[in-house]
Amino acid sequence: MITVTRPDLPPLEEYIRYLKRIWANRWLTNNGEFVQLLEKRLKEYLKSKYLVIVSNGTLALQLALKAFDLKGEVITTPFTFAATTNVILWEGLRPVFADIDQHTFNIDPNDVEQKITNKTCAILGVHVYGNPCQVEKLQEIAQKHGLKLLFDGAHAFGVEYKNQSVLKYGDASTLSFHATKAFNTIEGGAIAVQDKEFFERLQLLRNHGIKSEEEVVIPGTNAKMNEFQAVMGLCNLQNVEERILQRKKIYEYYKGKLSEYASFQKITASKYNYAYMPVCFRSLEKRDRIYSELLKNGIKTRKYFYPLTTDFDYFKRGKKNLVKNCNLKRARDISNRVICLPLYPDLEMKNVERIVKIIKAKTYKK
Ligand code: T4K
Repeated sequence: MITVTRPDLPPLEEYIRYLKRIWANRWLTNNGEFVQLLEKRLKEYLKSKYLVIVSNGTLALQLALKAFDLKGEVITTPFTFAATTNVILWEGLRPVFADIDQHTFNIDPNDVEQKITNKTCAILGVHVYGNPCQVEKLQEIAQKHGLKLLFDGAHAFGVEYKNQSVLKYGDASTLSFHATKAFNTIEGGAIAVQDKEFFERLQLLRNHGIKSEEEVVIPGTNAKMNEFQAVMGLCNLQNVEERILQRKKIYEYYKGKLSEYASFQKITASKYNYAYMPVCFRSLEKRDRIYSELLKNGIKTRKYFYPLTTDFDYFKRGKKNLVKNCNLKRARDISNRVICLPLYPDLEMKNVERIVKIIKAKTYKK
C-alpha cells in the first residue's frame, strides 16, 4: 500500500549513536541535555525569537491558548485537523468559525472582521498545508480590535513569508513534529512567541508550573518532550533541507501533470516546505471517485480536511448550536473537493507517475 505520507527516519546508526549516550546518561526526560540542544538548534533554524518545545502539536496549541489566559470567543477556521477546534473547546473557549479564502484555503480576514463581537478575545488562524495565512492583514485586525493573534502552524515547519520566518507573525505560533510532518520527532511540537514574559510562562506551563523544588507557581501540565524524541529530531534536522527538496520535486511533477485536470492551492510562501499535496477536483463525487479508484490500486490518499470540524457530530448535539449561521460556503466547497495525494521524500517517481496516470484515466479535463 502506498500511503499519503511516510515518516522520515534517519540512518539507524545515527540514532543508535545518540541512544548510546542516553544509556550512558540515564537521563530520559525532564528537560534533558538533548531536549535543550534540539530547542537551541530549532530556534536557530526556524529563526524564532523564543521557542519552547513540547511533546506534541496539540499540547503546543493548548499551552499557547492557556498562556494568554483567554476568555470568551476565538475566531478560527473549520478547514483544519480536529485538534485546532478541540483545543479551543478544551480551554473552555467558544469557537466562532470564519470562512476561508478559496485560493489559499486559509482563514479569510474579511470574514474574521465581520465575526468580531465584544466577546472575542483572539483569532486563531491555521497555515493550512504550511501555506501562510494573510498574516499582515490579520495582524492589523487584531491590533485594531485589541485581540490576541495566534497561528496553528502545525504544517508550517521552516516556512517563510516575504523572506521572514512565518513564526514571527502574531503573538504566538505553534508547530507539530508528528511522525507525518515535514520534520518529525516521532511526536512533538513547539510554541514560538515574541515576548519574554510569555516564553517564561510557557516553560512553566509545560512542566506543572514548577519553578524550583519547593515552588509551584502556576497550575501547569505535563507537556515535556523526552530524550528519545529529541534525538530523533536532532538526526532528522540534519537532513531536513534535502528532504524538502525531494518533496518539492514530487510536488512540482504532480502540479505539472495534473494542471489540466485539477486545481491547486495558491501558495503565498517565499520559502515553502511541500509537506502536503492537496489537489481539488470539480465535485465531491469526482473527488470520491478518484479516492476509490486509487484505493483499488493500493494507493491510500486522504481527504484532509473533510469533513469540516463544524460538521463533527458533537457540534450538532447539545442545546447550544455553535455553528448556526456561520456561512462557511467556501470552506465547505474546498473540503468537498480536496484530496491529499501521497507525498514524501522517498516516494519513488514510478509510483508518482502511476498515480498521475490513474487520475488522468478517471478525470475529464477541467
Ligand atoms: N493542528 C493541525 C492543523 C494539524 O494538522 C495537527 C495534526 C495538529 C494541530 C496537532 O498536532 P499533533 O498533536 O498531531 O502533533 C495525522 C497526524 O497524526 C496529525 O499529526 C496531523 N495533524 C494530521 C493532519 O494527520 P491522522 O489521523 O490522519 O494520521 P494516520 O495515523 O491516519 O496517519 C496518516 C498516514 O501516515 C497513514 O495512512 C500512514 C502514515 N503513517 C502514519 C504514522 C503515524 C506512517 O506511515 N507511519 C506512522 O507512524 O492524523
